[in-house]
Amino acid sequence: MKSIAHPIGLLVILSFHASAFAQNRFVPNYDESAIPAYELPSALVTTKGASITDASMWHKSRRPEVLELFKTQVYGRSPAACEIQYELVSEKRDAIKGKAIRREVDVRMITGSQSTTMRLLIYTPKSSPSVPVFVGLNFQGNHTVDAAKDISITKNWVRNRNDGKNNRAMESSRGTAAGRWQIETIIDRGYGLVTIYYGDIDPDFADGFKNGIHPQFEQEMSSVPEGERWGSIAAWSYGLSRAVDYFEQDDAIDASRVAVIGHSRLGKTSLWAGASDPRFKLVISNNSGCGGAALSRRAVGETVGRINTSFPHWFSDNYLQYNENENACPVDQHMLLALIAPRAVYVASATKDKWADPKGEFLSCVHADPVYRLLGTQGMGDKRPPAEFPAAEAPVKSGHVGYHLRTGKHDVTDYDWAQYLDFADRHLK
Ligand code: GTR
Repeated sequence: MKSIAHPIGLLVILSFHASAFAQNRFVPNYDESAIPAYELPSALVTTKGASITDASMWHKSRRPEVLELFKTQVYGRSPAACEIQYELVSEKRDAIKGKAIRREVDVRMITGSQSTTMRLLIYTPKSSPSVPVFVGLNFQGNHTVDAAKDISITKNWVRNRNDGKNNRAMESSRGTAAGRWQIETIIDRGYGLVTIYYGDIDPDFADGFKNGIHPQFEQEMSSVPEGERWGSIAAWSYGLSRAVDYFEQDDAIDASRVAVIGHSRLGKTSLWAGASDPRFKLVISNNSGCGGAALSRRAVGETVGRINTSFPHWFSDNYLQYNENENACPVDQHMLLALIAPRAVYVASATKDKWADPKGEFLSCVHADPVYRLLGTQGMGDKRPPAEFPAAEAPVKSGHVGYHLRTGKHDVTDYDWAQYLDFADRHLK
């Protein structure tokens, strides 16, 4: 006998599935009037309730406490610096219309018999020795930042985008990200540029940390509580710090004048690198959003719950506690910027990048300002922080905390670089 599905039963099943689906579907909030009530933890009050009223109290008690909270609750605890070895892989003395020396240097990060190698692509102006540099990770491989035919192509895993197939980088993607790097302008302004493919340090997918740099520290990490172990953002930041270890041995680079820059997830990474390693003298967050510069408690656009679901490998497992529960977190992202103080920090947003919550990124700067002022800088500028969210193309960049909103989408453009270079001229030169 043939069985025939009962039409009413089918309807019930279908509607059950539809409502379950609706429950699971994430609907971002973009409405300012629907932001949940929240109170930001104060950067200047300790966990025990003591007020921080001078710079030495900040450095001795509050800063270490906040740093520890970001390690244990947000990004995870990274291992201590490991040994590095390096090797020059290629050198071109007439790159960028003859204005720059371009080198590829392999930096091997070593623990015992295990190691991970990242390849640094380095541009320095021909004319001046020992220059300040911008260092930043790239998304699709070093060969995508410059169309030159002789830059090596990574053999490591890459994301499948327009320019990658089967998770392998392709010849046809040479130069596809060049617009984001403005190499000639950077060189003309007297800076060097160093970029590293982020997948050299840790491939960007959840696999229980079997690949990339994580496994070589397995033994060291076994004594760290599971919830506090480092995620991928911490691993990428760790690679950036090892790049600075290398700069300290490279005569063409002034390791005391390094700016770290990153876009999106790599902007979250540049902020954590800058917060955890004081050798970065300028820290730039381009459209970093949730888990980066944006205040988590606003829950506008991407939220903690959403990011931990889509990218379970980026943060520590402890961070999961704050899914749809941001108010319980002892820190918010303005305190990440405060960890960088009194070194310079610049946060940039884009009008169409609502997912990253531009206003939340601005408000982080506003709430980091008191720490910058306590440490004797001008914070967001001569005027007290502008309570008003600035208009597009009206950068706030006269103090130690810079901010701009640019017209357009989630990206890094020549407008963004023009602001960063002006800001760097004031803080690195
Ligand atoms: C998105 C993610 C953002 C941002 C972005 C990127 O999918 O939700 O947090 O990091 O990716 O890095 O491109």
